[in-house]
Amino acid sequence: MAQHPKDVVITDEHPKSLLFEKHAEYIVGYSKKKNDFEYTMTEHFRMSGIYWGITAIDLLGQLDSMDSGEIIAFIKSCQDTTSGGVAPSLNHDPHILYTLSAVQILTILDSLDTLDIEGIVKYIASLQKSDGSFAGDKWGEVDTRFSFCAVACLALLKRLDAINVDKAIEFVMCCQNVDGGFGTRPGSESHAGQIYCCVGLLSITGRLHLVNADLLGWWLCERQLPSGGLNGRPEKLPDVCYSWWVLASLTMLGRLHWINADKMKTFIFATQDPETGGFTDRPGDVVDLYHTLFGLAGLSLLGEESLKMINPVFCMPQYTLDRIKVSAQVLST
Ligand code: GRG
Repeated sequence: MAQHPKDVVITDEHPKSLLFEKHAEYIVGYSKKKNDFEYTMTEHFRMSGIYWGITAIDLLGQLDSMDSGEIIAFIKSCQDTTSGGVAPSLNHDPHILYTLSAVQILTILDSLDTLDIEGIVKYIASLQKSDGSFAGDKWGEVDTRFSFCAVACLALLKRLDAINVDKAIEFVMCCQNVDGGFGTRPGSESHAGQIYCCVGLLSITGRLHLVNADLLGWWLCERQLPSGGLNGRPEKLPDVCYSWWVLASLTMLGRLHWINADKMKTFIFATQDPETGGFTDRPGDVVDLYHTLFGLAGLSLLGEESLKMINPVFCMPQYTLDRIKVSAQVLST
């Protein structure tokens, strides 16, 4: 059979099962190599990097192997006392994405009292615009990713009352396209990452009935390529991160079984590096924390028994959300 022009080939050389121990070694090792080139070059998104690492190691059941004291102190130092927002690292500007990452990490570590919560709530509320959309920071870029960040963060803090939720939903619905998907802003192309954000926002706010689940479910399933991997939109290469963005969206819509799960697992397993541990975007590339979390998270959604269960909306271990009693809507199959 001819290869799909935008796909990869999986061979017998690629891993065929979960290299559980190697991934724990990779994640713990990463957090200790602070002088490495890669560690230095990722300073501008450090807060999300820690969130990816902490969530991944927790899914592996080895949260205790991280230095939580060091992480908590770092997060505290990144909250901007003027705006209330959290920066990705020291001497960087606060941003709604890193604010969500900080809240997710501290929720997992059961240490939310580290932050000035009123400051965070005020910061997020200040970023909502009159059309219901959210800017990412004081520089004003608007994107449905930031709508999700705002709503997810406030839901974790149980402070959704601080924003206009109806307007936030109205804006997201203006970003829905005729193919059933969602983009960054009204009129923008559907993209699986943005779909996760918009469906996630509608799930948290209990409005999933506003989505055409069959139409969107079909679009999401069409992301699966012959290799089993998923792309984020038509005519693009597969990437293991879409095993999160697409599978989580399908789970919220109650249509995860529309995917070929065996082929999906074959692709995800093939993106592991048997020497270094960790996952890559596509088989044979270089591993990173981002793809490692989303590879593991995708496997967790597919029921991999050696991993803890992940929540499809907040991308955090389910037991953490059970502890704080936060839930979101998921359509039945
Ligand atoms: C709590 C999990 C979590 C997320 C927070 C920031 C955010 C909310 C979600 C991001 C969703 C998103 C837009 C993901 C896509 C990321 C990605 C691979 C972008 C690359 O896009 P292209 O067009 O790549 O460069 P493709 O794959 O289309 O070639």
